[in-house]
Amino acid sequence: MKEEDKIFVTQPAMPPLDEFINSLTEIWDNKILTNNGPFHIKFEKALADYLGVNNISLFSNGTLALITALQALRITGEVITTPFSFVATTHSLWWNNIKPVFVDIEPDYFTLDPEKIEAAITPQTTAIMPVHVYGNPCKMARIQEIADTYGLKIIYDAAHAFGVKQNGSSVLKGENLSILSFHATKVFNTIEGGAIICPDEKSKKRIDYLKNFGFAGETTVIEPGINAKMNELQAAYGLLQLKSVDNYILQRKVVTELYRQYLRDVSGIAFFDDISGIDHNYAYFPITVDVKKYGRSRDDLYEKLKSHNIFGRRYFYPLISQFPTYRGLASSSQYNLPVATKIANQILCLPIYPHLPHADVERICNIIIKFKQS
Ligand code: T4K
Repeated sequence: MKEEDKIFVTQPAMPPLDEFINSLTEIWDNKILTNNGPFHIKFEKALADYLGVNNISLFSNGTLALITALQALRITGEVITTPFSFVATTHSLWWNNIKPVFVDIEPDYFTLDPEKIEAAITPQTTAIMPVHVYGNPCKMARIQEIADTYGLKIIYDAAHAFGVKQNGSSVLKGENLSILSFHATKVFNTIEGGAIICPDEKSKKRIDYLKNFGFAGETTVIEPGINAKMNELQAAYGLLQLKSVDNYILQRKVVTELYRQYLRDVSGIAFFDDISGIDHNYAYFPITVDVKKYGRSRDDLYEKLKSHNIFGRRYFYPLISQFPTYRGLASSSQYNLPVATKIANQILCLPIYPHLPHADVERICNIIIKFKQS
């Protein structure tokens, strides 16, 4: 089989090349490549409008946005977080010398279980870092209630939640910080990229300083910031992407509905349905494989699909708590994380992207159905 016949878990949707070349020509003419140039200014404004938020600060990637968000709020000590995420979530704590305390996920949508947070709070706890995993919104009202009671900050890792709305309003909005990723593999990509959404202009100012080495003006450095600025090429590319993102999400929705239709009656295969009141972005199509009912394990299915050149991914296996840096922590014990441990062993994300041919979705599902019967 040829390389181009491989189907990966995702493939980036990209803006028309000729339009990007026009933007590049402008950049070549004005020779501003980075440091809050004209495309950066335009993109930041357009993105805030699109997302329906007031204050947003662009970043070179989501990981640096997470790291900077923690610094901006001066988070120290211990932070409660989920082990069922991409490693960058917990790595951002490590880079700030903060101890992660893992709390289990809830079984319905795999987000941090608010009912298990209180038991993990200690005098050192300063914040909670939940993740809207796969774009499923966390139980935000309950998490807020706990944070308010204990005087904790919340930083949402919203890397998967671009464009997700709850009752018509962006999940990124509110009194907390939320972090987006615009990595090539995301619903909305700027090749690499990210952002912090913050509640007011004052916090945006501080974040803008911190992503530019801490500079507040030509000669003042407020504290050791990092270089996490988005460059002009990323911003120009992002501006073009904004024109198409609604369409990308619509195409993802069609792919999602096809998967649901084909896999609905396959015993042992489960997936999410739409949640009432939520505008989803259809970022991923995760399934869980129940070995007893399906007759094959998740890893058997993963390998079977691979043998057909279909490269699903086990996001998020292993749990972050199983990586060497974190597995020695008391909260990493599988007895503390029974739901996350079970889901990590069952999860498989099937390929999804706007231009995934519908015939390929059918073929993938047929392999899944036949593999059960064989
Ligand atoms: N928080 C959460 C919850 C996150 O999921 C992430 C990132 C972050 C924070 C950090 O944000 P960033 O710092 O990345 O902005 C990928 C991504 O690298 C990562 O951004 C993402 N989460 C994670 C869930 O997935 P890998 O190692 O699985 O990516 P990779 O390179 O294997 O790509 C997957 C498939 O996509 C490839 O098999 C082929 C296809 N692909 C990939 C790239 C990069 C393309 O077709 N074109 C491409 O350019 O981590």
